[in-house]
Parts: sequence; structure tokens; C-alpha cells
Amino acid sequence: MALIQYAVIGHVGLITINRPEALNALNRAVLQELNEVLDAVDLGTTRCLVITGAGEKAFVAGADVAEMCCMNESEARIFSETGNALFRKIETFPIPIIAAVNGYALGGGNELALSCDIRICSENAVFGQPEADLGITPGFGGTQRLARVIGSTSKAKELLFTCRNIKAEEALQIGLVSAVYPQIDLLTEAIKMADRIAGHAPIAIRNIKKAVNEGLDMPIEDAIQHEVNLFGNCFTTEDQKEGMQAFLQKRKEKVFKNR
Ligand code: CO8
Repeated sequence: MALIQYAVIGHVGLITINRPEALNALNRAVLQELNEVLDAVDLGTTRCLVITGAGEKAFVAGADVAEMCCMNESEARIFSETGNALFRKIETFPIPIIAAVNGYALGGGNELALSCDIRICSENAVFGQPEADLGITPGFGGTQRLARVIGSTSKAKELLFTCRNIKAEEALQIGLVSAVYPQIDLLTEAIKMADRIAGHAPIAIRNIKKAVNEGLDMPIEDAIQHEVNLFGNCFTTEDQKEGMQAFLQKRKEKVFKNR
């Protein structure tokens, strides 16, 4: 059985991490399959991805502790580099990716969610970075992305130092997730959001993702120039003409061609 399942629903791709017997823990094989699935996404037709975990208990309960426990320094570095490269690929993936967090998102699980563009979760979701209690630091980007995502080094360090798990309501309150849904509705809501994103001009959406992500790492003057360039680029597309003509013609239906 595949460790990663991939389904296409219209313009939306649904990735499911499928190792429920180990609460979808990330071992080398899961990381490799996830990488392969991302490489196989048809970017000509797919406009948004959703990532979730199999079962009702966990999104991802972390990196696989059983696999990690006997690593030496060099193996640990390679594992961290592999996970970091994959999560950076997710972060910079050309189309938006929504994490539908359906339960535990601990350690590498929270780090996976952090590398996605948007996080929504179920009422039973639990988030945390328990690494310090295992004698390690987060190794898949958590020391870098948590503070950036929630916009507070104080809160990020509190969570990283105390290894305190937080529930969905607190995750919403600190801005770690955008919305909380009953578990039964989570996937439907995630796909609905992805569908809504997929209904807008795809090149504009890609340019927005680039502008926000890359701009945040630039001085503001350079970031504004980056926006100018990406805004200008939209005017080379057929979809800009379609979007604006539809508005001027008071036409509700638009056909965006990803061109
Ligand atoms: N790794 C391996 N197996 C796991 C993991 C994990 N992270 N989480 C759960 N499992 C397995 C359990 O061992 C158990 O297997 P088995 O049935 O064979 O005993 C099965 O999943 C079910 O789990 P539990 O019986 O423990 O379920 P509970 O409901 O009692 O508890 C918890 C659920 C609270 C989520 C609990 O499983 C838990 O605490 N899991 C570990 C959470 C954790 O510490 N995660 C962080 C791991 S470290 C990490 O992610 C670092 C990332 C960076 C790596 C850098 C590389 C160098």
C-alpha cells in the first residue's frame, strides 16, 4: 500500500500521508514518496494542493522516532537535510498548498504544516514541538518557520522550550491556523477552499505566492519592486484580459486558461 496517496479532484490535488498505524510518522520512505508525488503533480491542470493525514487521529505525529533513535551525527544531518529540502520544496511549490490538519501535528508534523501556505484544522487537532524532550532540536524547519508564521518569537520560543502541546483553539488564537472545523467537515472545507483558489487566475495566484514568500525575505524597497515586477507580468497573460473583460462586460462566468 502506498505511503502517500494522491487523488485529483478537478483542479485540486489531494495528498494523503498514509501510515496510520504509526500516526503517519515521517520515515525516509514517506519523505521519498512525498517528494515523488510532488514531482508528478501536473502543474498544467492542478491549481491547488491539499495535504492531510490518513485516519482520524493524526495529521503527522512527527518524524519517525524509531528510525531516528540510532542515527549518528552524519545520518541525522542527512535526514534533516532531506526533510528540509522537501519542506522547502513545499514552501516554494509553484501552486498554493493547504494543510488540512486532522489530528496530531507534532514535531515534523507541525513543521510540515508550517511549510504549507495555509493551515486549517479539525477540533481535535493538537500542535507541538516536543523535540527538546527527546534530546534534539526541531530538524525540519521548526526553529525557523514557527516564529515567522505566528509572528512572535516569544510565543514560538515558549512552545519550543516548554514542549507544550496546544489544542486547535489556541492554535487559532496565535495564528498558527486560519480556521477550525468539526473533523467530519475538515476535508470538505479544505477542498472547498482549494477549489475557490483554483477558480481564480492561476498565474496571478502563483505570482501572489511568490510575492508574499520572497518579499518577506527582502528589504521593503526590494520587496515592493518584486511586487511591481510580478504585477506587470500578469499583464502579459490572457487571463488578465479575461478577468478584466468579464468585469467590464458584467459577466459572472470567466474562463481562466492558465495562460
Ligand atoms: N515516530 C514513530 N512512531 C510513532 C510516532 C513517531 N513520531 N508517533 C506515534 N508512533 C507510533 C507509536 O509508536 C505506536 O506504535 P505501536 O502501536 O507500534 O506501539 C503508534 O504510532 C500509535 O501511537 P501511540 O500508541 O503512542 O498513540 P497514543 O494515542 O497513545 O499517543 C501521541 C499519541 C501522543 C501522538 C504519541 O504517539 C506520541 O507522543 N508520539 C510521538 C510524538 C513526537 O514526539 N513527535 C516528534 C518526533 S521528533 C520530530 O518530529 C523531529 C523532526 C525533525 C527531525 C530531524 C532529523 C534529524
